[in-house]
Amino acid sequence: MSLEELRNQIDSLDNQLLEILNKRMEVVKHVGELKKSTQTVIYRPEREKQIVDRLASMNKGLLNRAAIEAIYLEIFAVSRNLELPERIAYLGPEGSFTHQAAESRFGAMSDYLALPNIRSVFESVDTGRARFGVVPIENNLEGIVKETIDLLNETDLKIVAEVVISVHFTFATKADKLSDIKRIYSKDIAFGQCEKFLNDYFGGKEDDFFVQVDSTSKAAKLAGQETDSAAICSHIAAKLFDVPILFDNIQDSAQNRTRFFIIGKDFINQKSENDKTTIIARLPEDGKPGTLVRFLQEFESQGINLLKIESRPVKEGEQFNFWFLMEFDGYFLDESVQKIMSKHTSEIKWLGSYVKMV
Ligand code: PRE
Repeated sequence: MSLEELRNQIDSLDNQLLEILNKRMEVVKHVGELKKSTQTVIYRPEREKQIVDRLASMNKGLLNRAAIEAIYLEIFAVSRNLELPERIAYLGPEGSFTHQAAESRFGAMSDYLALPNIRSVFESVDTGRARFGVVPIENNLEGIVKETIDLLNETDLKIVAEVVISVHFTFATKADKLSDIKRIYSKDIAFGQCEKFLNDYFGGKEDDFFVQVDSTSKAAKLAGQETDSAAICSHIAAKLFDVPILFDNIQDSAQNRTRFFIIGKDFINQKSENDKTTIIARLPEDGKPGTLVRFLQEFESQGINLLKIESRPVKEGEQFNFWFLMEFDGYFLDESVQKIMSKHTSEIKWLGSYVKMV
């Protein structure tokens, strides 16, 4: 078959696809009207996961699960915007990895708000200026983001979902040849995480060849304004500032992953088959030995799998007291979880139960 004939086939399939997508959106519009009349929330991560799981398990074609998921996340994002346009605040600047995480969940059609720090993301969700916020919670190489857990402790916002993205750096430039490049812009962490690549391609360059800036997005912006510069930045930043990507995945470690929380106000997910719960525990500071051990043993005796425990200082008083952020498998209304939560109502703050991604 000729290219033209194949393209004609594609055109005809695209016509059908568009017709079906529009039919789906008609139904979604009705869902939106129903939700508006019953005042129910639009975003239902557990329903979205159920749809992707169902399609992936019945799929017999060429698409793999990741491809089905990527296509459907865009469809869901468009659906949600049709039901009710949502504003999403995230830790900026534009083109940051948090922006990438936000777009991976809320798609290209949402109204995004890039904010300069994590506190302002929390504030904009708390005051209703944004429906959801996206903030980093941990990186597998750098550890926990203390500001995020401290703000979860301070505010009443809830965790709606978690998103995990692999941190891939790209090398983007408008230069035609590597030898035309006079400087590379990036952030200190990114330079550090791409050392091998830099040594292989730019070993022996003077120190001023590598220019440190505040963010990888800024690096992309600068590289977009000059034809003899390059940037080490995220994929989304290179795209945003129209800088062609010369090399992708230039980071030393393939295992660089960051986990983000989507936060919301007054949000409760429905139970799915695979949930995780995050709580804050403030245990009594009576000086008696074994308080923490006994608390942890309760999880063991209820058969609950603990996933994480991080301690943070109580910043009041002279003592070195702590509170704990804990994560475990299960939904907050599960009988085993309720046994612990109802026994420690004044000591436990529930932050959310949501679909487990890691
Ligand atoms: C829909 C859209 C948004 C939700 O996050 C989940 C699913 C969808 O497009 O399938 C529909 C919907 O609003 C719903 O099922 O509750």
